[in-house]
Amino acid sequence: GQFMLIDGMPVEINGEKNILELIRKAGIELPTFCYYSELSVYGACRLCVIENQWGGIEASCSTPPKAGMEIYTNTPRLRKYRKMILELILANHCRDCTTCEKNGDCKLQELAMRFGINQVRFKNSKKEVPLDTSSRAIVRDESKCILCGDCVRMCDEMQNIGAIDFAHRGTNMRISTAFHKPISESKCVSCGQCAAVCPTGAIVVKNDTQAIWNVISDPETKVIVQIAPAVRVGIDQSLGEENGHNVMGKIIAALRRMGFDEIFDTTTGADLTVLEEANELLERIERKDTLPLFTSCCPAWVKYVENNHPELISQVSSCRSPMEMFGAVLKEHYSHSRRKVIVVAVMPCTAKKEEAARDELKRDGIPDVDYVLTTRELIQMVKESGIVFNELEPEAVDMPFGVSSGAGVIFGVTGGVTEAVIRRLADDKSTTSLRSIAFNGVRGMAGVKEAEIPFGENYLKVAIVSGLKNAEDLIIAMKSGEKHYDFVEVMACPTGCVGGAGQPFARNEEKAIRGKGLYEADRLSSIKRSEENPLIMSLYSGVLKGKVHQLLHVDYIG
Ligand code: HC1
Ligand code: SF4
Repeated sequence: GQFMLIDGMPVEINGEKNILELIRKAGIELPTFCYYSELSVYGACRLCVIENQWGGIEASCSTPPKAGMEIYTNTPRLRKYRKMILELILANHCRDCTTCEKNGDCKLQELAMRFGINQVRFKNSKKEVPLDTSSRAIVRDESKCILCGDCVRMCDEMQNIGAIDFAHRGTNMRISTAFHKPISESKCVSCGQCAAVCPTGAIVVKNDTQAIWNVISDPETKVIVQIAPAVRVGIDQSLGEENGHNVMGKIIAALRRMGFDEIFDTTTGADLTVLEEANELLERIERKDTLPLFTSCCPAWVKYVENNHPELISQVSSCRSPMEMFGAVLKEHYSHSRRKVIVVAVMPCTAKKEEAARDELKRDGIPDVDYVLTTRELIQMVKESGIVFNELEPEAVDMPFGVSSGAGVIFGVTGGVTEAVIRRLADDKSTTSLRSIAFNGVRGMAGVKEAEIPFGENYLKVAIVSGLKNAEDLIIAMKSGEKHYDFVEVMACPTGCVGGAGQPFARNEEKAIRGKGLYEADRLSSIKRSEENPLIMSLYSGVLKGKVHQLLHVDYIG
């Protein structure tokens, strides 16, 4: 093989795109603000500098590895250079760390500590810009922006949105929406992926925890909470758990201790979605309606269609998302409660905050889901309440909605909705059939997947995409006639909900481990198919009677 010398150690070059990857492979954590392997290389922060054998200084993220090259990652010159960069960044950064949403989780804070920065010699020359709190999902604070451009590249390259971009030059440079409008007036779909990659507190997820504490402490209010599939595998070492482990039982125990009155699993809502969406697909096929049918669980995707492809909105399933179906069922069931009923949803997602507030999903002006908390907000509330999470004894969800299927739980990973719907549609209900569905191409973390499923005399052609840029490419391929599908699942976040922006930050490998955790939950569940969930059938003959359209479907007006 071909080798490079890193700090005197030979390291084999194996297709790495740049020296930084090779350095990381060698087990050295070079500091960076602006490098994500799946995005383009920007080279702005210059913290990842290295010294070569001739004493030249280069950014390792934008230099390809060469055989025989010798580099050093930690020389006196480099240390001085890095400190200087950090100090310059800090000089133009609002430093109210103790009250910052990102406190304890900020890359700048971490590096300042790591490099022992204890004074800043330069003056802050940054102009004051008010916070942008116009979105329900994210808050922008330009005073904390270090211009690394991670958000810009994420929004453009992964999500094909381009809601934010660099504006002006030199010392006036800033990240902004077009014409500096509030972010809510841009094409932002609230996916939150910009906040997920922002190293500082310049873009954060809106925090709604105080509102939840308020409703919990009000004795006149019954507070019901539902927990999304992906949340149970998204708890990490911040609560003493291992990423990817299913800790649903402990989450339930924690929520009960915090004072929630009834606790349920959004997976039950997902079972309803499977039945309704499978029906809709069958009806479309029978009526020879335009295909594909697109899934509708992901609110950022729905918003994307409204903004960019209104002509496709009639092909987006009329099904409410599982969260919203379940919210409606819960509100209906408890409608005669003496106390005021509030439904909270714990989600891996930031766009769900926006979805919950949509007018189309209100009935008589009242939302069916009142508040959405992200996994990270849940973690914060657990910490705030002093609960020692990893020592909790797992508990179960409440009745009468405490039954759900394995098909519902895999909704949280890319391909899961499709697999669940195919299980419903397959004539063959054997275990062999279950297995062959799992291994026909629907699983895996790839951003684009295709599968052909035997269906009656024919085949059903399905595509599964995650990341909105992948969705856009697929739409283009379908419009040009190059591709045809019957069913298309779209999740805005790469890898699906397990990679949602409301989860603790995770690299791709860690997202894949979360996906595995959900497939394991499915394997361990004795009900594999949504239609075999006895609760669901009783809902149709009970609370849903005559109200299926009203409670489970929606007409998006855009
Ligand atoms: Fe999802 Fe869904 S799977 S959208 O990814 O259809 O957020 O987890 O709750 O609603 O069930 C998210 C996850 C979630 C809905 C379901
Ligand atoms: Fe772009 Fe998503 Fe951030 Fe909105 S939330 S600015 S769409 S990355």
